[in-house]
Amino acid sequence: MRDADNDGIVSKQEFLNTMSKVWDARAKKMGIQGDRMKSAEFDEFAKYLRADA
Ligand SMILES: [Ca+2]
Repeated sequence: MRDADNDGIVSKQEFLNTMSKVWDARAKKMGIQGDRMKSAEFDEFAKYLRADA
C-alpha cells in the first residue's frame, strides 16, 4: 500500500489513488478497455491484489 507522503499513515485518499493506479495498470495487462470490468474480471483483479499485498 502506498503511503505517498511517507507520514506513516495510509489515508483513504492515498488508498484510492493507489487503487486507481493499480486498476489502470492491471486492466491494461488484462486487455480491458475503459474504466469498467466484468465481475469475473474483477475477481481476477482481486486475486492479484491479494497476491501483491
Ligand atoms: Ca500518508
